[in-house]
Amino acid sequence: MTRGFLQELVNILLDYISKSSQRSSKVLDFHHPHQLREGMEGFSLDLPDQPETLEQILVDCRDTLKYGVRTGHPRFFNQLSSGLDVIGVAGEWLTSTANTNMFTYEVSPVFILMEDFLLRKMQSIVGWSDDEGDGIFCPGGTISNLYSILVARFYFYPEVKSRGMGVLPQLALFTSEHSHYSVKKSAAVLGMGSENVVVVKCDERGKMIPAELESAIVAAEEKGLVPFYVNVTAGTTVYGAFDPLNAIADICQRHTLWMHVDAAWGGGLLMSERHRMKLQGIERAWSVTWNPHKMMGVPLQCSAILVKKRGLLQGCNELGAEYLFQTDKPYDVSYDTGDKSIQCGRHVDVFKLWLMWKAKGSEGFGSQVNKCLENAEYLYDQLQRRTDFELVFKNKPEHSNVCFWYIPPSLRDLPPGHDRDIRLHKVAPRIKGRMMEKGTVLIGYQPFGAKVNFFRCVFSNPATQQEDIDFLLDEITRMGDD
Ligand code: ABU
Repeated sequence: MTRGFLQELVNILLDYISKSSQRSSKVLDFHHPHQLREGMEGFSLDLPDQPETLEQILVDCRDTLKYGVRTGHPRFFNQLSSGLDVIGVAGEWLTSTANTNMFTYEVSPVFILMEDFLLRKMQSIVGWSDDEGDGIFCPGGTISNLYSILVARFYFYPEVKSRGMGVLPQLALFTSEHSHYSVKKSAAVLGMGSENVVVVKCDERGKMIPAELESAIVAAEEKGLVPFYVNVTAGTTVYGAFDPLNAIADICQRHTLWMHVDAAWGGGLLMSERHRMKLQGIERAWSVTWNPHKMMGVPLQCSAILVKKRGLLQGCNELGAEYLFQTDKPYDVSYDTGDKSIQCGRHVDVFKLWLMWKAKGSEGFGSQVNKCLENAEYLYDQLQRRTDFELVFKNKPEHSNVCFWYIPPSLRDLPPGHDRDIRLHKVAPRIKGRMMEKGTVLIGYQPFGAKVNFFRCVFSNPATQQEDIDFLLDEITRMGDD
């Protein structure tokens, strides 16, 4: 019975995987929350008192996929994480089957060693020497960034771990106006206050301006704050911009500040010989966030925090719970790495990455990244040619982000200014609403600073082809014409 049930489930999953790559399939079959809550033909979210049959369980599985979003579809452009890598999926299946926990070598011998190998590999790709580098896989870029601040604070003020916030001066952190909101969120979570995160100005392209950083550091000191941490972004969320790492590293060095590089999105470019120079200077970082579940196409979730100085993660987080981290176990307990983490139970995120690396090799990841960036250039070229679209910034994309407005016929003759902006602001959400109803393609939008709502297209799915990009632009035109 178990075998038959699982074989049926595998059939459902294989059918889903196959349909997700077919362009004739919808990206999504959108229903409003109240519709899903109320239940759809044969699919109810209610939990029964009596067990359902296995046949019904299979129907539940099929329907769960039916009403979800096909993030592996070649026309899903909504998120930085997308794609459906079959080896990665196999890795995730194996991980669930093994159902173990990453806290000790005792229960995860192979996965713990795989994590060690992967972290060392990633550290060497970042450019750190063999005798430096530490890290851990954790749940997503936000938590990786939180780790960087936690460890930085412990490095400068180790007594905070036992004595608490009272031992700290009023600390200041620095990050660019285009950086991810997780820096402010982490400062709030860690009790430093989101207002003590100083937001540094960027240039038109979304890169932090080093001179602005230096002035902000001096201004914070004059106000009595104590600067200690700078977050530098390699691949911003919306524009895909790379901050000038070396110039910022010089400033951090001059002021003895912790330099963290948030390469959650941009880290994947390190795998490409063609694009890795965009992260020149990353080797000078004291810590790095890198999400293989974004540009490397690893199934969610798979995110690492890398820390240059060995032992800091352990020193910062270890509590040595005696029921778990006994020191008299019959093996080298330095492999019980779980106490580096702020979690206790920790999911195995490494196996699918390890398996994909085996299947593609480093070069395969590099080609995948190159393909996604070629797609971005293709979209950029198309947008430049067309009069019904406008680019948000003129320069060629550095990453795979392309930001643009669709200009409907009614706005084409309006002069730039407030009235046009008010009307343009409503265009992207209106098209997005129609897109979700139709389900043929999905792309995100947002305002940014003074710029009204615009589309952000991102490529991280190597299955996307130029025909999908042509389709996207034509579909926006069909949905946006007033
Ligand atoms: N952690 C940033 C993810 C944002 C996005 O996928 O659009």
